[in-house]
Amino acid sequence: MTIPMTFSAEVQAARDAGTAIVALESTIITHGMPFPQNVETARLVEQDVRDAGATPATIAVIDGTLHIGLEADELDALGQAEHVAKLSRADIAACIAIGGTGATTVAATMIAAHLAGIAVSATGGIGGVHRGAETTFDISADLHELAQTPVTVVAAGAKAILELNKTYEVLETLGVPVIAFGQDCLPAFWSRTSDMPAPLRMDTARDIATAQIVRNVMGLPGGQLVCNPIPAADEIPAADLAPIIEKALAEAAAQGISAKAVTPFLLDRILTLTEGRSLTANVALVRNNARLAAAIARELGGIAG
Ligand code: PSU
Ligand code: MN
Repeated sequence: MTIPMTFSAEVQAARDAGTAIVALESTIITHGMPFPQNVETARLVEQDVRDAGATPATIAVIDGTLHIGLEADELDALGQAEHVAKLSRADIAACIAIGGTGATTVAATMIAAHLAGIAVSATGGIGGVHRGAETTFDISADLHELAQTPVTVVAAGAKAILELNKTYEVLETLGVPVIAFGQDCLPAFWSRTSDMPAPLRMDTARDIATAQIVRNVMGLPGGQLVCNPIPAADEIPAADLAPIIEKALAEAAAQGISAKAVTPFLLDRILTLTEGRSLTANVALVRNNARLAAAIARELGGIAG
């Protein structure tokens, strides 16, 4: 059998022309932001990729078919649908098998991108080691995906709701290159800086693209995590957020929120507790990541071609 997979018209055209494509996840649309800002943001992000000279491929499973790129009406429908599944490595094949509909996390987006021959993806923040993981064992499958699937993922770092130090320790153990773009410390999602020195620093899209190709040629599996700091105008200082994150975490614990529900719950509570400021910042950083991902995808095409 073959995997039921379909390409949007613009992605098909880019494939035919051999031009740069950037994969975009869809869990941020269904589980990361409220409607209608989710659809508005997804459109802005897609346009940012186009303006930077690449083609956006937002990924989702719709009625059992893997979509590489969504048409405008499909994006609208996904953004308003209720009870859409959140698909990671563990769920994506089952969803396709039963004809279901679901949004892809970073991990599932990487799997789909690789199947479609796309080497770069953009997101807001990757999943990671959750607070309390020493008892819950809640560690995102995104980390293992980065270790095994050759896609370079541009994010603003791991979200500050996570255990950042433990997240980066796991990535190091798994052999995932963590590259800060243009600065010496890791960014912390809503904030440009953190107290964590970056394991690697690169200043150009070309270096990042070359590093991915060298890994491939060396036979090293997996991708790279590029940590791109949020634009200065949109950042929220870590000190402002810390008490809000603590409150959201305490509420999650009190309500017994667990497993896949944790990340969406925390993002929603932080949105309310920051009176929307976290969402404005989230939109700005995703757009910024989309632009860098497009530049890396273009460089990859130049090097490979
Ligand atoms: N970043 C955001 N919003 C999100 C996510 C990331 O700004 O909604 C999603 C991504 O799809 C990521 C997922 O892969 O959260 C991680 O979920 P979990 O911790 O359950 O693996
Ligand atoms: Mn989890």
